Amino acid sequence: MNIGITCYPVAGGSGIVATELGVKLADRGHQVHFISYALPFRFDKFRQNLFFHGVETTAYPLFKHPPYTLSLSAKMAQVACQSELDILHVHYAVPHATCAFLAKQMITCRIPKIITTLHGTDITLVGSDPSYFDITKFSINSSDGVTAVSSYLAEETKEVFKIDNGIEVIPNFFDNNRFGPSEGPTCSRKNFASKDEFLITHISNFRPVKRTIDVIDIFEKISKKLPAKLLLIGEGPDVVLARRQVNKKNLNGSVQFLGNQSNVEAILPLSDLFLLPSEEESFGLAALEALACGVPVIGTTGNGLVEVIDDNVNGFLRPVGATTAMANIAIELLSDKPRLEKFKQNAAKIAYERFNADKIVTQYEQYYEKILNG
Ligand code: GMT
Repeated sequence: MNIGITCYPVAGGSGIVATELGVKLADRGHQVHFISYALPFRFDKFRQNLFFHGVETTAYPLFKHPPYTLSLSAKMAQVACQSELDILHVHYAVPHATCAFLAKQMITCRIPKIITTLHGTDITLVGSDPSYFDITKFSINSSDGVTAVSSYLAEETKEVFKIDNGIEVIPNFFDNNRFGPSEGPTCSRKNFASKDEFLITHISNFRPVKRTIDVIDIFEKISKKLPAKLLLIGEGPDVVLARRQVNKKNLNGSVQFLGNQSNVEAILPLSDLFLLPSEEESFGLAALEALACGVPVIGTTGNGLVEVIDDNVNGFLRPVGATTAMANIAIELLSDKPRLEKFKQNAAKIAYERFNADKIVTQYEQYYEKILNG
């Protein structure tokens, strides 16, 4: 198949999933064309069958913001004809589903099927904002196929947007050639913690929805009982708040901010525990990548994390904001070595069984076939 993919090229979950999907599809012999304003994060080396089409926007004094969406739609239409696309798969509904709709109206050759994958905040935060609601609903309903990364998100979308289309649930996945429990050669645990200290990790884009202050609060409680270090990976608006909180709590000696890292698979296997106490999470790709590396995860109830973490098996789920309960359960687990080992094994095993790339990429391929033939 000839497949066009549009995503945000930055270090967010939707861009990562889109890029890894494209890479895996190219490995399977499909021609994959990325259409975006920059080379996607994790699109890190030359690969056969993988192409990138950059979208240029021109500044003009009248434009407060250059109209990227117009340039993107035009580029989508152009690539669809040049590369004879069968499928145009857009990740994150806002504005990509709308751009794909517009591109479709412009295409003068065979029109590809448009598939929109919903990732989370495109529905729960941005898409449901009154200024975007109608156009997001229209664009989702105009797609030939719609997928969501969890049942939770599919249900939310149906409820919030009253979507007429069926929504196929295809969960996120991890690249099992990349993520696994063994410590790699490039990074050693010694860099971050001594032998008798536990290593705890959090990865996110530090937006309010991730509740990074809760991460620090949980860590502070743990570190009062057990020797531990905390690694904070990622960048975003709440990094300043997080740094302030670490200073305020006198935790500078035990918390390290690593910023964005392109090789989290080298760091994750060194960890004993991963914290993701988010307010909202449609799936929690960072949690899955931690589990895949054999790291138990503490997450929150009432969102898509319940489809990724099995409570009391490979981690724990507690209500949003329940930092004391999260810290107590973490202390219990870390203090019980055999139980911790069991959780680590469960984490890698369950992640592989449910979310390995081969299994999920096949689901996407089958869905493409269904939409093409439907
Ligand atoms: O909010 C983010 O962390 C980024 C966002 C994105 O679209 O890049 O993530 C969403 O999509 C990810 C990939 O499908 C999911 O794993 C995240 O759970 C989801 N984020 C939220 O729902 C808050």
